Amino acid sequence: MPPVPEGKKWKLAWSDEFNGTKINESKWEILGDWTRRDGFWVKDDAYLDGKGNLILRTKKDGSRYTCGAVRTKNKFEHKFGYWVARCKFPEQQGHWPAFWLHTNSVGKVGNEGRDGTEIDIMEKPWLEDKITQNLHWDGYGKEHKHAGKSSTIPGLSDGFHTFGLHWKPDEYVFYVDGKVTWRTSGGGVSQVPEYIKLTEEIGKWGGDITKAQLPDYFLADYVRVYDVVDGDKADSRNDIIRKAVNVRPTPGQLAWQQLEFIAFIHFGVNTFTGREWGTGKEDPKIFNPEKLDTDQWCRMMKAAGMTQAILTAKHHDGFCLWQTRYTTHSVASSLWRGGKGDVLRDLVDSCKKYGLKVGVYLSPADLYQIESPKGLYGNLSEYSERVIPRPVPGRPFRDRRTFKYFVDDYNEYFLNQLFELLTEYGPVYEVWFDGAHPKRKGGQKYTYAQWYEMIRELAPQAVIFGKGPDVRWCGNEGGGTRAAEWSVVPISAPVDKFAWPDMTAQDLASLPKLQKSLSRGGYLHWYPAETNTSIRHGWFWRDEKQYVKTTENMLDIWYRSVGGNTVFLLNIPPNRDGLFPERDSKVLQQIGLILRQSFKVNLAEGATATASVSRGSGFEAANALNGDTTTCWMPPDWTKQAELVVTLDKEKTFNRVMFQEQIRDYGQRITSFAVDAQVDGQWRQIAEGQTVGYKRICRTEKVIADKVRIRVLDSRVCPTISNFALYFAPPIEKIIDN
Ligand code: FUL
Repeated sequence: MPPVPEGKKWKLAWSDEFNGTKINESKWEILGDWTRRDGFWVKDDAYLDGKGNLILRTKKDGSRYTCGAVRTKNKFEHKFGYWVARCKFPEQQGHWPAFWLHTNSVGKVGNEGRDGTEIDIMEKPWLEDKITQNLHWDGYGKEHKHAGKSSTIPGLSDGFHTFGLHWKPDEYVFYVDGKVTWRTSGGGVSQVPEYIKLTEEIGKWGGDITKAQLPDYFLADYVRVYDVVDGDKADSRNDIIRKAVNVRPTPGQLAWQQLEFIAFIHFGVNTFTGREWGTGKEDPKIFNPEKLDTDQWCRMMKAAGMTQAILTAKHHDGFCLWQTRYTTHSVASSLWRGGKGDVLRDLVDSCKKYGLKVGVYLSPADLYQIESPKGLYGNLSEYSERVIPRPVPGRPFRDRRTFKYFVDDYNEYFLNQLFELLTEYGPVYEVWFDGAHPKRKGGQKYTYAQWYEMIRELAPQAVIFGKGPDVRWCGNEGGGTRAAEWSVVPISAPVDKFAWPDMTAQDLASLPKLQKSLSRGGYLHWYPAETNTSIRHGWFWRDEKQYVKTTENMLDIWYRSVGGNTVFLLNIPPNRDGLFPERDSKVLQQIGLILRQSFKVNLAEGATATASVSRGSGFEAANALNGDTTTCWMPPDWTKQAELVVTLDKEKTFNRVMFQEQIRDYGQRITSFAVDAQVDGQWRQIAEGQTVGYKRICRTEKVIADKVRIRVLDSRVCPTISNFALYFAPPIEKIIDN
């Protein structure tokens, strides 16, 4: 970095590391497709290689030559500071790479370059180890003025090099690999913000393109822009906000979020003893669900509109519902189906048939392994290197992968079982690690890092819940939700060192919370909430008298959880026959019926949208209505308040307003909003709320209107809205009676 005056320091103002697989279009405009000099700029030729680089490709396409270019016009324009890009040059002639700054007012004649100068931080039209740095001002006509300097630097054509510009109010200083190559005040120094361009261009200046072996590639590893700031200031508020919106879901977390409504199935020896927590001393023979029918479970889950089922493959008592190789305390020792039954197998097969995803609950607490004489839990065994899975005679694995871990007996046992679950019952989409422990023994530790690593390898699609990095327990078991549910939360250690304690506070992640954590060296993590509760009082089926919650109550939780940026995990415990009980099934069917009726017709279909402000091409208001949740309306950065107005094709009656943020690429931003409807030409507020995130559904009174608007009152950086819809939910009694 260039030197700064005493008491000042450099602070990152903007950057793109080019991580990911798609160019971030909130930062860059991809140029094309149109002619440019002796070739074409085409969008296809600008892309990320998935290894952290932007690629600008030059290629022959039939009889034409094409290449790639990007710019930050209208997205990031800045003056004064330090611009730096790390690049690797193409190898063929006839085209050239460049890293430059530009603004429309370069075209203005008079006032020299003070009202805008083209600043070429690097251009390399030659194959030798030589670049040129240039300034252009007063347009490109007969008033055009220019200053420049070329430098030969041995080795420049090989590998990556950095190209920097320190733009001060009265001077430009150009750098290559951290060394000054040119100082100038040419044109009087631009005083206006300029955007960044990374380009390839085809033309004779670069040699004869017909002699080039194509395709040829120009790589950029990063572009970073820094400002000079006061040395001792901690992260400012805006830095923290910027950091927070830059935290995004993994593809697995996003897919999980889109499941919305999923099922929990607590089943096991407790079903037969009437206990909530077993003792580990149960006789496996008591497990005998003679009429077990997982197809019936699936039909009910489907009827309710659920998308995934998570089974307690092993609850705290340690009894296993699948044919595990590693303990006899399982279905194999039960009377059920002569010891040949496998609940998880049945469920997996049924789920496939009915199009449901599968998750597994594998309790770290294990009372059987604590209480039985040869139990492995807390048995003070030595840690040693062991191969997972441990081979068992006569029970070979189809999946031949193995893992070597330094573990004790219980962690080996746990990993062996995870291996079985993930390789023989997959694909598994959620692995549920409960933090509860009825009992502990022997100071037993869990080697979580190994568990996570094996899950990532064997089930990369799976999210890890609870005691793990992907999905957060909402913090209560009663279906309570937060008015502000942020998916970006502060954690006190890096992800791979953090212990994932329960997070139960109402305010987990407001800006002051983030500030406080970061000021103490904390980190920010995408950690969305899952709202779990049981349809009955208790997680396991107990008896016919056990209270079953009402359809109204379940729907209320559904609205607050799914419509409040969480996934709703609702437990339905099968009875001793191995069936979802009738009363519970009825509630599930009613929930599904009501939800289907309520969300059948999107009344915003055919509507048009306008916005108080938008950041231009690609981010128009209409994106909120195009049915594509990857596109969105977004105003320019630091527009924290903005309005999206939806004009319906005619007057409609509705009582549900649904909208979503584009969290995939832009994170979570909206902090506070209101919804208004225009009734008789007057705006009237019909709802308000705090966070939105993946989805917000507002339940309103019955409204008749032809215009609805979302007023974003506060947001981080600026809001996004990727999807907007209106619905009319008929009164519950009406649907149930029919
Ligand atoms: C808790 C457990 O102790 C309960 O038995 C149940 O499994 C619930 C979902 O999580 O921590």
